[in-house]
Amino acid sequence: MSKFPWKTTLAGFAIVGTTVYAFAQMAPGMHGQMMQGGQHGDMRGQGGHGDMAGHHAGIQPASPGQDAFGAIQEVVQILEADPRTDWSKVNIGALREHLIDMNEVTLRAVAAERMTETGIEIAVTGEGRTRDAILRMVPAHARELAAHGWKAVTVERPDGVTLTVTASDQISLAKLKALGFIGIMVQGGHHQPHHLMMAKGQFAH
Ligand SMILES: [Cu+2]
Repeated sequence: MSKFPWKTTLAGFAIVGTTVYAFAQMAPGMHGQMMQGGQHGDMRGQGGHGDMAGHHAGIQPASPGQDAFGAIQEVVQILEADPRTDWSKVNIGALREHLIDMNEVTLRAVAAERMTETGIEIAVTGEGRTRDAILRMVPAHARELAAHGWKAVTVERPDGVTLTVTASDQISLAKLKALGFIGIMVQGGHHQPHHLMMAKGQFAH
């Protein structure tokens, strides 16, 4: 009776041992793959497994792992590739602050939407940094919407803003309802060029 659990434990230990061994074999190669994103491209092959080294030299992950990190990385690469970049004006920290605002508005702000006869009325609210981000982004976006032919206004409230977008026909009203707060916020596609301008120190929301 007492022998059986002992055997099971031994078998389990053997499996764990094999897994650890396999991981140890993979680790140097995987490390090399991560390092290749930087300057250390010649670490492949150190593990001595030809097929694995070949695999590492092929497909590299495109995702930087974090969306704001990737957006900043892309902008820095654009600035570095442009010989006209005036580094005395570049402010990547300002872009980071804006991306934090975008995170707050996109993921943390509370959007209470209400359809009216003539459009949509959205109370966009939050506390602390979320509220600050709402105040920085939503009125600025309403002005962008107006420039794109939408009738949008914001009114400040203690915990954020009320965004009202109006339309005169049923299709537009249905679209406003379908889009809701964040669908309206993504209208225009102006963030990408604005992000580059912010990084260059030429734009303030
Ligand atoms: Cu933005």
